[in-house]
Amino acid sequence: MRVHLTYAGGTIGMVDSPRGLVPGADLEGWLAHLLDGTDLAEAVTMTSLDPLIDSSNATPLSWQAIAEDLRAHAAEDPDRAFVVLHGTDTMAYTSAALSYALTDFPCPVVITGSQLPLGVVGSDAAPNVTGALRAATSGRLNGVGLFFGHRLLAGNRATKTSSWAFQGFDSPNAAPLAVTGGPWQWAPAPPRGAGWPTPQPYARHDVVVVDLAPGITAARLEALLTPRPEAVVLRAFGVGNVPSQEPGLAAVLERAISAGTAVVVASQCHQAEVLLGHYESGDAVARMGAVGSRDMTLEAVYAKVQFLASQGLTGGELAAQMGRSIAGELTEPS
Ligand code: ASN
Repeated sequence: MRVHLTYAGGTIGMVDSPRGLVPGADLEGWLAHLLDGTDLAEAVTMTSLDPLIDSSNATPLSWQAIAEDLRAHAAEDPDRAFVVLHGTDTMAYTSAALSYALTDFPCPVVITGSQLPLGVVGSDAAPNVTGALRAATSGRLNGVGLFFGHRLLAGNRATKTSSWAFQGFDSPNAAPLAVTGGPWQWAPAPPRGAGWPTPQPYARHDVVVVDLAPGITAARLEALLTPRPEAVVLRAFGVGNVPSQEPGLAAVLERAISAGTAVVVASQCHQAEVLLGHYESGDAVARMGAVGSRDMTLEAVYAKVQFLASQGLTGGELAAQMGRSIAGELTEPS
């Protein structure tokens, strides 16, 4: 099977400079060397996106550029598998974003990167790239996966958990799709979601993520939501609890919803299932029209809001789609 690699940037291909790490390694040469003598030696093609970026610079337009590169190369040969090389910092946002935009895509896609550049002895670049290639060509993956630290995770269930560990990603609410070994151990394929035929391209929408902390005032929240964003992802406590005794706080959210802002309540917990009706402090915001993020990661929630806004949805219509699985990003009630 042929594999196309889309190289978007990240530490994996960086080299030292007086200003810190910057893209500049000979990734194509390194890859040819890595695959020399293997079954994939002649099977891999590669494009480098321009510009190569540190993924902390990614925007929804970067997600779109990757999706377009994948679609262009699948149009040439729909029998291909795809690997995306990406920085780790926002890799989980990109993998979630790709999962929504590519539900109609006929080929498997695996995204990976590394904590250390490919030119450093002991780097995790080689095991991550070979693992991603193995996963992409396995014939067992549907949709978008994220391979890192010997595990294949669902791209829209993953989150970066460490700035340094070689196992730097976790999938807190879903089991890994596969774990490497001889042979690899594969879990049963998870549900795929309802899909989204003919998606409109990603555009940049005004979506803000707000973290609550004990003592937040209504005035501060009002300031954070002025002017009104198209949507707010409110990272609340536990199962989605928002302070109910802070004067005026809930009213700020109510005014934002009335003005057409979609309010999505997420949790600050690494592992969570947001249930807005569980406590009085979450119920009040649900009655106003806020929706909970269920067991989605922050990355999956943020990318989904950007995706739905890019499909032309706003306010209550956008909020109403959040609880529906597009690409397997949440656990639907049984
Ligand atoms: N800052 C880098 C990036 O996300 C981090 C990495 O790739 N390990 O592009």
